[in-house]
Amino acid sequence: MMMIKAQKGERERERDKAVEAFQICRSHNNRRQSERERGMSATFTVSAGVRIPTSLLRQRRGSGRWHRLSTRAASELELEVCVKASTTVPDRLGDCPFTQRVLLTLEEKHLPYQMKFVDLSNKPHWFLQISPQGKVPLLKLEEKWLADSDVITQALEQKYPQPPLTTPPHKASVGSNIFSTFIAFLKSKDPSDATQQALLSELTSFNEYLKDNGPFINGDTISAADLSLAPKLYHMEIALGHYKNWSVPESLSYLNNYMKTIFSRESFVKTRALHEDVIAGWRPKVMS
Ligand SMILES: N[C@@H](CCC(=O)N[C@@H](CS)C(=O)NCC(=O)O)C(=O)O
Repeated sequence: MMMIKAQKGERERERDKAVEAFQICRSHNNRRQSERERGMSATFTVSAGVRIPTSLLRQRRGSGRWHRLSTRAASELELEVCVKASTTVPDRLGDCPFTQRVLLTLEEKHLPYQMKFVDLSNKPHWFLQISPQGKVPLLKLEEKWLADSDVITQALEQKYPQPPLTTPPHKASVGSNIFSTFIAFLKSKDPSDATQQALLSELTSFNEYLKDNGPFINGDTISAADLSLAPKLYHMEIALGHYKNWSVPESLSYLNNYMKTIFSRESFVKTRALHEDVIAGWRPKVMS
């Protein structure tokens, strides 16, 4: 029993080292790619994204050598995430802002992951067994399935602290009323009620905040609070544009720039939902 536990601990440590190496390679590669895009010289490439120094896999092989992982070894490095499946295109990521928050965290931390698509309109048995509430996202960490994007992103921060994404507690709830006021306005059937004004007032305060403290919630670098808020702003823009013919006023220029900057970030483009899925996803709320 002790022996199995020791072997498991050893495997877990080796896996962590390999993931750490993968993170280094991907962040190095991303940096080189953006240098290339900016016309700067670049000579480094990591084929398939998973060539890692053997020194980080097995200390005794010495440093300076590189090891290309087999497909199987590479897939063993990947964290598993249950995500909402698209309702319009088979085998594609769907429209859950909480799932995107988790995927953004994985992307920004350069962690390898594999998505398991879950049809939420017909939840499979295996999914209900690991998700008591029947909700996505779920992430498998150290052989345990974790639920809830708050819990998952905190666990990722603890286990993989680099690059740090923590938002200081006094800034962590900035913009947090926007999502609920957006939903109230989207659902409203009375054009003269106060829901549109309530949303506008939240967006205006956030715009003022960004003017004084931006460009991101924590200043110069993106952090967890942005990764939580941005997918919700993305849903707001698409759903209100479609169902209410409404858009963020141009006068809120800091907010508009914030959305433009994050929505065009590589991590966001890679993890965003299709417009059709966002529109279909909100339809029942609009119709109810
Ligand atoms: N508080 C949860 C919310 C997750 C959530 O509401 N997920 C929705 C999809 S966006 C879901 O799985 N719904 C399943 C259902 O409604 O049956 C989190 O932050 O992860």
